[in-house]
Amino acid sequence: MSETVRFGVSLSMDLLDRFDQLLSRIGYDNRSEAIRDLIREKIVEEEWESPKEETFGVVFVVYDHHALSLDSRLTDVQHEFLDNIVADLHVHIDEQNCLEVVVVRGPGKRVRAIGERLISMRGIKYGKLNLGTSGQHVH
Ligand code: NI
Repeated sequence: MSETVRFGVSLSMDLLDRFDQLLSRIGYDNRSEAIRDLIREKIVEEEWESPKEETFGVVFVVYDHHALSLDSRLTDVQHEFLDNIVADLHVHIDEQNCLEVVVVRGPGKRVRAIGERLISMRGIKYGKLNLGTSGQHVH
């Protein structure tokens, strides 16, 4: 663990008031933890643009399993990107709807491309890609 440093920040009272209101609504105990999280968030967002840094993404898709061959089309894409697909969870929501959660690893651009490919498939009712981090560069 690296050394901890303290530093000062200049900002308007209005902005600080808004920030403090937000922190209290979210439940932060102190500003330092909130500011650390904001910095981590920026570092993680930077990783998403990197061609090399490995990141993780979670793809969430809801679809009608009666939709023509969608099950097998989703599986085909996962076999195509074997090195990047880490896990796949299937939930039968009801008689008609299915939820598929796919965990993807790799450089940000690749993770995003695979996520977009899954989400944009014909027959997907709802799709969302959440990008995350390997955690290597955030402490
Ligand atoms: Ni199902």
